Formats: sequence, structure tokens, C-alpha cells
Amino acid sequence: MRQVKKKKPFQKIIYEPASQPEKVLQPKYYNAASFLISAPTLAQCPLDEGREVAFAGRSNAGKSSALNTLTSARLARTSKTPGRTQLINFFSLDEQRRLVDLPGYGYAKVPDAIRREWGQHLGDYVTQRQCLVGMVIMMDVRHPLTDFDLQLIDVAASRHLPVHILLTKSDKLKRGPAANQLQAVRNALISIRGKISVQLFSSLKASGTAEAWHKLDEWFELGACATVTEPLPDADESMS
Ligand SMILES: Nc1nc2c(ncn2[C@@H]2O[C@H](COP(=O)(O)OP(=O)(O)O)[C@@H](O)[C@H]2O)c(=O)[nH]1
Ligand SMILES: [Mg+2]
Repeated sequence: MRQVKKKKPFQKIIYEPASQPEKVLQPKYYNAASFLISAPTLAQCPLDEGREVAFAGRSNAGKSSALNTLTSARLARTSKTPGRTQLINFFSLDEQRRLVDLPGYGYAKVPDAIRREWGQHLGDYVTQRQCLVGMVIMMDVRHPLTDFDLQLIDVAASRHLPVHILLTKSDKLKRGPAANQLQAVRNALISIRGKISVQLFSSLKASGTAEAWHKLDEWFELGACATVTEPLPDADESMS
């Protein structure tokens, strides 16, 4: 503590404890994600080693936005034209860990032949990829659990792969209806076998990120190192 000269009137300043909530900082691991390769088929994917977490979802479900939000990057191209991501895109976090952006499914305007081919590659990847440790499935909170979503969950379950569902665009619903929808999806999944977790997510509000990172950490076996929480910088400053 600095000595205060007695002559001068001393105005006592009381520092309040930081009143702002703690902000979850972008875990460095996901921030460091960088584009590795795009593969049109399973045969052209990188060596099947290390750990991969795949992101899948119906076209327009908010998959690219979610990937970008979780990595604070523009890794996956967000598009207002659904169905554009036709390749399997790999992003590396380090030499042994990758995020994988799978082709979006279920967009009606894509010709049948192309759609079948996408389904084939997606299916090959999901059923055969050995280094796949978990799947994140994006579903619009207003239209969850489409037939293809359920098929994908079923394939994952048959391989004992855990699934984490992001109910995206949660900002489109008010808090109450969003919570009800979350519960409804959880209830609907009770009868489905497999290890499945569900959460609300909004790329627009960047909400649900901490929960999603936590799940990725678990699957990537990153432990606590990637989920460091720190006070906001300005809260720090006011204390110094
Ligand atoms: N309101 C809102 N819109 C979103 C959110 N995430 C994505 N979108 C919009 O939904 C559309 C499709 O998003 P995109 O990420 O490209 O979906 P993808 O086809 O699954 O990759 C775009 O117009 C996005 O701006 C969100 O969290 N909130
Ligand atoms: Mg996309």
C-alpha cells in the first residue's frame, strides 16, 4: 500500500468486488483450429489416427455458424444458400485432434443423385472412421429430430459413439419455450439407446459455448486445460 501524505485531504476509495459475471474465454485449443484438408470421399480423408469429433446436421441447421462460433474463426463457410458444403472438411487442433465438418443433409433442392452420394460419403465416414470419438449434431431448436437426425443418432449408437446435440438458433425462442423444447427433446431421446446429451445453443448470442467446449474437451481428453475461466479484463483493471 502506498503511503498517503497526512496534509492532503484523503479521499477514501472503496473498491467494490467485481460485479460483472465471469466470462468464459475462448479456450486456446479451439481458437487454434486451422483448415487441414477437404475430402470428397472417405478414401481421401487424412490418416485414420488420433481423435476426431464430427459436426453434422441438416442443411441450414446452423452447423457452419456453430463451428465458427466454437473456434472464433471463419473455418466453416456460413451460407444463406443451404447445401453448399459438399465435402468432408477437416480442421486440426493439433497433430492428434481434428474437428470435422460433415456435409449437410436433407436439402430438398439438391438433385437426388448428388444427395445419394453425399449420404454415401457421410455414411461411410460415420460408420467406418475409427478415430471418430463423438458426434455433434446441430438441430434447429424449432425443428429438432428429423428422420435423418434420428438415423444418424442410431448409427452412432450402433457404434457406441456418444452424441451431443446442439439445439441451435435458441435466440429465436424466448427463454421459457426454449427450455420446454430442450426438455421435450430430452424426453423424446429417453427411449433411444446410446449416450446422448442435449443443450441449447445460439451462434448469434454466443450462448451455450462453455457447455459445448466442455463436451469437446471430454471427447478430446483435454482435461481442464481448455476450459480456463478468467474474470473480464476490465474487472481486473479496476482491482489494480
Ligand atoms: N438467429 C440465428 N440465426 C442463425 C444462428 N446460426 C445460424 N443462423 C442462420 O441460419 C442460416 C444457416 O446457417 P449456417 O451456419 O450456414 O447453417 P448450415 O447450413 O447448417 O451450415 C444462416 O442464415 C445463419 O445466419 C443462430 O444462432 N441464430
Ligand atoms: Mg454450412
